[in-house]
Amino acid sequence: MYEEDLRDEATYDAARREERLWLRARDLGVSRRRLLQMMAAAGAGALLSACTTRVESPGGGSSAPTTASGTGPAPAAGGAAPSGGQTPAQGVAPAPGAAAAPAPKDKGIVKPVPPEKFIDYGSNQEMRWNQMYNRGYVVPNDLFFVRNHSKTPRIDPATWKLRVEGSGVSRPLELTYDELLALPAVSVIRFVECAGNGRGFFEQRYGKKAQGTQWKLGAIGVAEWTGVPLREVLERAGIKRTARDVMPEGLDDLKVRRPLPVAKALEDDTLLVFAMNGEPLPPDHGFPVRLLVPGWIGVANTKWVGRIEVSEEPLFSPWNTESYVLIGPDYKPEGKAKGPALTTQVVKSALELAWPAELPAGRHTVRGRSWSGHGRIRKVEYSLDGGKSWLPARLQEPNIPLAWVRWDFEWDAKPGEYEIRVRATDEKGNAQPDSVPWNDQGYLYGAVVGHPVKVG
Ligand SMILES: Nc1nc2c(c(=O)[nH]1)N[C@H]1C(S)=C(S)[C@@H](COP(=O)(O)O)O[C@H]1N2
Ligand SMILES: [Mo]
Repeated sequence: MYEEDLRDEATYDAARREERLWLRARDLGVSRRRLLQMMAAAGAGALLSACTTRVESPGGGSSAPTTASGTGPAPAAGGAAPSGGQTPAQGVAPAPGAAAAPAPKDKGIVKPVPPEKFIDYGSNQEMRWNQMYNRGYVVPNDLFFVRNHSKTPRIDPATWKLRVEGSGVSRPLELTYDELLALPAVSVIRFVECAGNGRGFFEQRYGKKAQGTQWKLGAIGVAEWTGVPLREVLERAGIKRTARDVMPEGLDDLKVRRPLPVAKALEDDTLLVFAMNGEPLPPDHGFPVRLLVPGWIGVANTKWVGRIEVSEEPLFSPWNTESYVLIGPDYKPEGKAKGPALTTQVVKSALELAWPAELPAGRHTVRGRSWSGHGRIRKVEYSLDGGKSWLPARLQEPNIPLAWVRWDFEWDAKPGEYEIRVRATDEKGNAQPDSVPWNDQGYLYGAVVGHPVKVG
């Protein structure tokens, strides 16, 4: 019952309504097949009236489906009801779910991505850091950056299966969504960060653009991820002592797959995730199930996982031979790969400010966050004079390894133009350098950057 092209806000809402309808129907003991038959016969609107007994979306605003709350009769077949408050032009009978909203731009993303929350790169959406100013520890799901190699697929959890197979397991297995959710689960707070986060700064540093999305520092988010340790599933599949590489495969058009070594796959916090910040994983973030590989580059965190190959031989895909490898004058090819394959993320810091920022003169609490793929952040320093002198920032609890630490400092800002620099050091002694060697695809830009701030 999911449609492929539900990408603007109105159609997203319509999809949410369908999901709620299905959940309600299931509570009433209606099977999915039966529901589909009923929908075909009666139209979604009428069914929504029948199944929805309370308004579930009080904060839904103008495009919310609260009109379909079961109080009044809804139109039958033709399904204009799901368009909610957005009244279609008189006499026009839109297709079900397709409201009179402007034609969606084809980003292949399901959730709304308004310009105040995201910098728009089409299928990639960068979080605006000023949105995180003085917010809680995690990034809300609606603000979490999106990085799609193709488009968000719509997957029906009722037919979804996870296959685990390959020479590295003695009991290949297949799990349904319900079977996976019945396994022991844990929750952890970790970042997911794109390997290319900070890529835009290569141009500033080297005078030429690295290949790929010119992210500033918003291709990162921290969330509470709930899922089943991958180890639980690999053990049930009889993982062999000779197993070497594990390659999860996405169900998106490109079947994105990035192998990881078995040691990382078996760590306690490497999870098959089904919930994000306490909600079912949103479609854009991998519904029904994604991998979480803490501390590693984003692409290891396979979304929409449908198959996992476990092998006694090293595994290769374009994502560990062509991309997500370091190519440049300082790096050499390694076997089948065009350069050293990326694994762990480097130390970085970001200010919770717009880029560039404008502040009125006077006292401000300047805030930001720092993180490392290697462990907890131990120290954060800032400079307001181009790196000549450095002062310590105040670290705030919690400070969770492989997530981030929030910090702040007071600034009595006089009118003028500034560049705020921040450098963090993690518990292993990794610190942010002044410069990072060039690589063609612009990965791992962990150097100190100057954040432009105009005061006055
Ligand atoms: N199947 C699949 N998994 C994927 C991707 C993808 O395009 N397809 N993008 C990867 C990349 S490059 C990153 S940085 C993260 C982004 O996760 P997010 O969109 O939930 O923020 O997902 C990773 N997992
Ligand atoms: Mo990424």
